[in-house]
Amino acid sequence: MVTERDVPAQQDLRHDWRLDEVLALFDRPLNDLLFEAQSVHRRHHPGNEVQVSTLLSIKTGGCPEDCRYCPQSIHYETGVEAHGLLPAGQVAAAARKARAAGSTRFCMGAAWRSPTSSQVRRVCELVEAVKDLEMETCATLGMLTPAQAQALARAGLDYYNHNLDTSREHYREIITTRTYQDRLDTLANVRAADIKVCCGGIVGMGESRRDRAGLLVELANLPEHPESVPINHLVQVEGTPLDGTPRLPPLELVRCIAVARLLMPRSVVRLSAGRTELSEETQALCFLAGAGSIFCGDQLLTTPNPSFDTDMEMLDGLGLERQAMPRRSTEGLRP
Ligand code: SAM
Ligand code: DTB
Ligand code: SF4
Repeated sequence: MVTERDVPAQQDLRHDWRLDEVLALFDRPLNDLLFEAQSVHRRHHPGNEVQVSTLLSIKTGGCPEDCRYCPQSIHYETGVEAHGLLPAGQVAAAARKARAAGSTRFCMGAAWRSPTSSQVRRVCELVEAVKDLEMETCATLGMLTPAQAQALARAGLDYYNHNLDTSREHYREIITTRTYQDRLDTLANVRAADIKVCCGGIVGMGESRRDRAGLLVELANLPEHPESVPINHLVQVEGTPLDGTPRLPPLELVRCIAVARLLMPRSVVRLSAGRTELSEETQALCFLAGAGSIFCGDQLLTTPNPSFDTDMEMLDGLGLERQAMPRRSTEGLRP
């Protein structure tokens, strides 16, 4: 059981990780790595609990960015059906359905490079509608200015998702239309507005282990660790440049989650996109490595996810409980 004494003060968390140290963690025998990751996990989080979030694409396709993994970029022919911002009634109905199925957080994604002020105002209304259902809210809308982040905070947004995606070195192979620094600036704006940060990346994009370690170093060395760290396993989509990339060995994903767990002990590590490609056994190892959250619902933003029933069967089989709403004791522990 987690007690106050087990939870180190923010200043005790490390923000000075070196790449060679992190690569050495990746190199550890798998048993040692998993044992240590699970031990750290249990010091800060319940051992048999998983937080469940549900995604909705509130604005789909037509995005001017060129992220080479993404089916929503205008640069690639992927057959994604584009639509504008959904009305509040439709979003609230989807959130209600997710809540009824046991999800505690509703994450709204929009295929924008950066929203306009009026678009942010409309998203604020969506946030308020979901908050009225007493669900936690998360949004991912692209780059934000300080004023936009503050407006979302005032509307009651709990989390903002904005990923670094990969290492600084590999980044230029993946996106050319916005810089790493642009992403760091948005993260700082979100933090300054006192919204919890959800920030992670994607593995399986043809990067090296050094790049995976480099991404985790960037995340762990942010001024504060993100409260939520999504580790996405690339969903390969026909028409995107990364379709056909050699698949990451499943145990490398497991190692990545374990290392994230060790570097950011209080953060909730999310086994995010790409679970349809993973066996139940691999997912079980990801939970052992310290994953504490998943997306449930038949669809992620535009790509498939395991069905709700399949996931509930998996969680039941593993003896994992869904976290009740809300968990204030172990997540979102801003000092
Ligand atoms: N347009 C906004 C942005 O990029 O900041 C928000 C939506 S975007 C789809 C959110 C995140 O989804 C991306 O940063 C990326 O990490 C993840 N993502 C997108 N396509 C993916 C894919 N094919 N496989 C895995 N993750 C993906
Ligand atoms: C995150 O890191 N993963 C989610 C969420 N944040 C927005 C998105 C995954 C998207 C997968 C591709 C798709 O469904 O379009
Ligand atoms: Fe646009 Fe976001 Fe997709 Fe990049 S990841 S193309 S910014 S929707």
